[in-house]
Amino acid sequence: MSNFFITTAIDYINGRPHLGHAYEKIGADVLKRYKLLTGGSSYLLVGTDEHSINVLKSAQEKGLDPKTYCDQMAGHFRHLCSVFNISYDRFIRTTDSDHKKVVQQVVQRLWEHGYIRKDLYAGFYCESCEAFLQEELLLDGYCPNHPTKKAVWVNEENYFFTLSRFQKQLEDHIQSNPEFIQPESRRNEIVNRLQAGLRDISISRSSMQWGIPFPQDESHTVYVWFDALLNYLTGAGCGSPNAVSQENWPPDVQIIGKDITWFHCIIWPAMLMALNLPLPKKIFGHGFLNLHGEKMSKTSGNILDPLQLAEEYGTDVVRYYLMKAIPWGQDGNFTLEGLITTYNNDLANDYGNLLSRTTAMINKYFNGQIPAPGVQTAAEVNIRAAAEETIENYHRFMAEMRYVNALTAVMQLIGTANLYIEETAPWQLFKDSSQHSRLASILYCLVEIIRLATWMLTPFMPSLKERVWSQLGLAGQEKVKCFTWGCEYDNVRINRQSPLFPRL
Ligand code: ME8
Repeated sequence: MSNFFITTAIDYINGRPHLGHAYEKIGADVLKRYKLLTGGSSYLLVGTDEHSINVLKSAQEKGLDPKTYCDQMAGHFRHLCSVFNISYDRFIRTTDSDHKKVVQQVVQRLWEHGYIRKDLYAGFYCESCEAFLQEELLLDGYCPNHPTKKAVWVNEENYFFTLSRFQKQLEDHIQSNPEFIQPESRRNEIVNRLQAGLRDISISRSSMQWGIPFPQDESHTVYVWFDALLNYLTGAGCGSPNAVSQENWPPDVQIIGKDITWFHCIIWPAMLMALNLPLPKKIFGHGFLNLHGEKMSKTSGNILDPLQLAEEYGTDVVRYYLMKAIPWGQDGNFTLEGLITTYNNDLANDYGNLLSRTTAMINKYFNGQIPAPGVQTAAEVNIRAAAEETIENYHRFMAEMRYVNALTAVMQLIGTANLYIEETAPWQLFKDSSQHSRLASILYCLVEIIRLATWMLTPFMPSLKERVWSQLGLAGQEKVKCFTWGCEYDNVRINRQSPLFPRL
C-alpha cells in the first residue's frame, strides 16, 4: 500500500450513476493524480454500497435476485469510472467476500468489548438515506433530504452500538484537530449538532434479509450504513481489523458529499475509537452538483447522464468544467451553456490558441524546431517569474483541494503568455535578422509555458498531455521535467495538427 490514501463514498446502485456520482470521483481522482505527479504514491478507493432496501426493491421490480442485479449495476459504476478516467486502485463492493468477513469480525470485536447492546427501535426511517430519522426533522412526514420520499415507521428489536459513550472523545478530537472535518462550514454544522448530545444507534435490522448476517443473531442483518462505512477498512487491504498497520491505515482524506457528513464525522470515527484504530486524517464534504437549482438525485429524477456528456464533449472537457466551475466544497449548478462558455474561453481561445500560435510560429520562423533561448530582455525574465509564481501557487492550492483557484492560476498564466505574444510581436522581430536570437527566446518561453501549464492541467485532464506532447514533438521524451522551468529541447520538432479544442 502506498502512502497517500484517498477514499470516496460508495454509491447506492438502485439506479444508473448520474453526474453527481462522477463529480465526487473526479475530485478524488484529481487529488490522486496530483499526488502521483509530484512524485508521491497514492491509493484511491471507490466502490458500491449494495445492501440497501432500494437495491432490493429495484432487483425485485426487475424480477432478479439481488446479487444478479448488483452485478449488473456495479458494472455500470465501474464503466463510469473507466469513461471518466478514474484511476482507482480498488473498486470495492459491499457484497465482496472479504468485506463480509471484515464486517462480521468488527461486530464480533465490538460485541466482546461491550459496545453492542439489544434494545427496541421505534421511529421513522428514510429508505433513500437508509437512515433512522428523528421525528422533529421530518417535513410533513417526508425526509428533509428526499422530499419525494415518505419516511416509514419502524418498530423492531435491534442491536445498538453505544455511540453515546464517545461524545466527549469525539468533541475533544474535533476540537484539537481543526483539519479533521473540512471545509470549515461542515465542521461547524457537525460541532453544533454534536452539542445536542449523542444517542446510541441501531446497527442491525430484523426486517431486512438482504445484508450481511449479524454474527450474534443470524435473524438480523447488519445495518447498511454500519456495513458500508467499514468498506474503508476492507478496501485498505486490511483483510481484518487486526491486520491494520501504519502501512495501510488511516486514510489521508475521505471525500464524501455534504449529505453524509454525520455518518462520516461522528458514527464512523466512533466505530474506529471503539476498535481502538486511528481516525482518518481528514474528512472532506464536497457540495452538491445541482441541475436547475436542485440537487441531482436518483430519487427526484433530476439527473444528467454522465456518459452522454462525455460522449458529446469528451471526458477531459467535462472533468475540466466540473472542477473549474464549482469550488470544491460548495454547491454549484451544472449548465450546458456554462460548459460551452468555459470550454470556448479557457480551452479553445486561451489554451488551444496559445498552442496553435506557438506551433505555427515555430514552423514558420524556425523550420519546425523548438529553438534554444538566445538574447533575453526583461519581458522574458518576467514571464519566467510569472510561470514560477504560478507553479508555487498551484501547489499550494492543490494541496488544499482548491481546484478552482489552481485552474484559475493556470489560465491566468496562459492569458499572460497570449498577451506576451501581442506585446513582443514576434512577426515584427522575424523581419529583422538582428532580432532572431530574441525571437528564439520568445518562442522558447512560450513552449515552456505550454509545457508547464500542461503538466498542471494533467490531473484535471488526464488525456491532454499525450495530445499536446504529440504536437510539440515531446512524446517519449523523458527529460521533459515536470514542474521546473528550463527544459533543453535538442532537435525537438513540432508536429502541428488540427486545433486541440475547436471552438463550439
Ligand atoms: O450516500 N452532487 O450513496 P449515494 C454531488 N451509499 N455529489 C453527489 C450528488 C450530487 N448531486 N448526488 C450524490 C450514499 N452525490 C451511501 C454512501 S459511504 C460509506 C456510503 C454523492 O449513492 C453523495 O453525496 O446516495 C455521496 O457522497 C456519493 O455521491 C454517493 O451517494
